[in-house]
Amino acid sequence: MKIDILTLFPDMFQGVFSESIIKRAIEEKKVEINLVNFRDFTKDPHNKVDDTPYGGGAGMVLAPQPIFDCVKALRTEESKVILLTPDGEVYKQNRAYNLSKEKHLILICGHYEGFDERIRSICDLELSIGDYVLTGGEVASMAIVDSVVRLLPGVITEESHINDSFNNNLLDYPTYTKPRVYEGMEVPEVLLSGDHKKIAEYRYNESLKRTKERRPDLLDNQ
Ligand code: 6GU
Repeated sequence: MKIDILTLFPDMFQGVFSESIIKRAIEEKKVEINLVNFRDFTKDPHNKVDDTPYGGGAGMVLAPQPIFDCVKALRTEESKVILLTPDGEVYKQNRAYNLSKEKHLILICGHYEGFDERIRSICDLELSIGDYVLTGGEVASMAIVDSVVRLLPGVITEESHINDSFNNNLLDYPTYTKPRVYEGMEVPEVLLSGDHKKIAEYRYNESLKRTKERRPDLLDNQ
């Protein structure tokens, strides 16, 4: 998979993509991630990418030209162009799965007070990562890239994501490691039994119980 991230702040991404699983996925060429500063595409003599809003109001608005030209330069038949915006579709695990099947993602990070409405016309999808406001799309696109890249074939073992929280709309079951007793708290007996059928049953029931307690909304969405 190839991912192009259009941002005015490419340096924000360095740490996130140079550690752990994402770093390894890049090294092993499971994904290629390019940070593209769309300021490089502006035709403004002073390198401006934004301007004041028509009709008045606070702040600056990202102008269409640099983003249009940048997307035109990168887009192919296989590209999916995604705008990060708090008024987009709320991002969920099923969307991560379907994005992980794409060949080329172009993520556009808005910033400042907003972007010219006409930018939406060149996007295939608008995503938000939740109901709160970030200073820009950068942190949102990091979350999306992280959650998509871990699903690419060979990045983590299949087994690791079959049991992920949110698969089948259920939260994860509790897990334990050694020691058997820690600070008076014991590992549930069934996990030591070696009875795989009983263990699977216990885990499913715990998942269901936890989901009912913490996220009943997930069960309503079945
Ligand atoms: Cl994608 N952008 C911004 N600015 N804020 C957000 C968001 C995106 N998702 C949640 N909050």
